[in-house]
Amino acid sequence: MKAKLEEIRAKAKEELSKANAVEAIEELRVKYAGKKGELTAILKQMGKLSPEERPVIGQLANEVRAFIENEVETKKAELAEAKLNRQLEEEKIDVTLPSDKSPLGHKHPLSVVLDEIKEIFVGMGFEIVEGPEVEYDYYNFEALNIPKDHPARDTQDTFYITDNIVLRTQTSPVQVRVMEKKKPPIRIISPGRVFRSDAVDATHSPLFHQIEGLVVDKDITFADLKGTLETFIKRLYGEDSVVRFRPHHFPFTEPSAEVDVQCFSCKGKGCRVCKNEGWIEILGCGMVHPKVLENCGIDPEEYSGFALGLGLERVAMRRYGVDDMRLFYENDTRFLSQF
Ligand code: 2NM
Repeated sequence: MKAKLEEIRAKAKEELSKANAVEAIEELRVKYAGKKGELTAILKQMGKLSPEERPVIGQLANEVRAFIENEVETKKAELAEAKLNRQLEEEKIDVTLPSDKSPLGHKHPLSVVLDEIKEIFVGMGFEIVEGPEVEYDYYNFEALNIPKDHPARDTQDTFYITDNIVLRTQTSPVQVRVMEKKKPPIRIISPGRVFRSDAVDATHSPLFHQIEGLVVDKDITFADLKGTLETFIKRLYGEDSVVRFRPHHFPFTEPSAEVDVQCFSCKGKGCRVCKNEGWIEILGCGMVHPKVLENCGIDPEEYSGFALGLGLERVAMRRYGVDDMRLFYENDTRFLSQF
């Protein structure tokens, strides 16, 4: 019986050493040390032994059982560790690898052009001022010398909130507010959204963007206006741009002018880009009307000033060859991602 027990120990050891799956090990445990296993079968025959032999064989049997169980646990632990190591190896992450690029947004084409224009004016000493989009009739019209019967005041063109409150139709009310508050010298631009009751088409939108500029100081002349605007246009459209001033009328400036740049496409000969004009209109401007200065508490005998206004959409459309303004507002990334 002793020999038989030693044989079980040796066989179990050998078979366990070859097993390399948890299920196989468990099977071996059942086979040797289980309730119906080989060890139990041997122990059942203990009754046949002499009283002297019994404790010796009993102890040996317990030893063999303990040995097998210990081997089983050790082997299971080994397998579990090997499995974990394999998994760790397979799932290893190299945190130093470059990541996939996540898609990044970028500036809207209107913002690109706006930032460029702001930078040119800031470079010439202008400050950027913003103001309310909902304005009093007074700031939007009255103070700017736009009389009660002026066509610009028509409900056809202006969004009225109440009798005396409107959505601003230009950003000049911002400049009126600055002139009211601040003693000259004043050198500002006011960019922002403006609103006109227009039907939507390729070149009109009820909401668009304007940039207006204002300079007020002692001895400001039309020459200052010309020099500033020529510099601005050359910085925006290139140093070789050809600029012309054409007489015009605005209620808030006198004299007034529109400024054209010679068509960069045909150099003035006339083509599709300039609609055969040879020139492209860029902005409106003029010397601030003495009545406007007076309305804002600035003495027109002591001070003079010039002002200008331009539409951002039109600059961006020309810059990027966009023929439909609506594309700027539709947020279609197939369009926007091209800039
Ligand atoms: C334009 C054209 C000419 C203008 C006038 C003023 C103010 F407030 F000083 F009177 N701001 N902007 C002005 C002058 C705007 O837009 C085409």
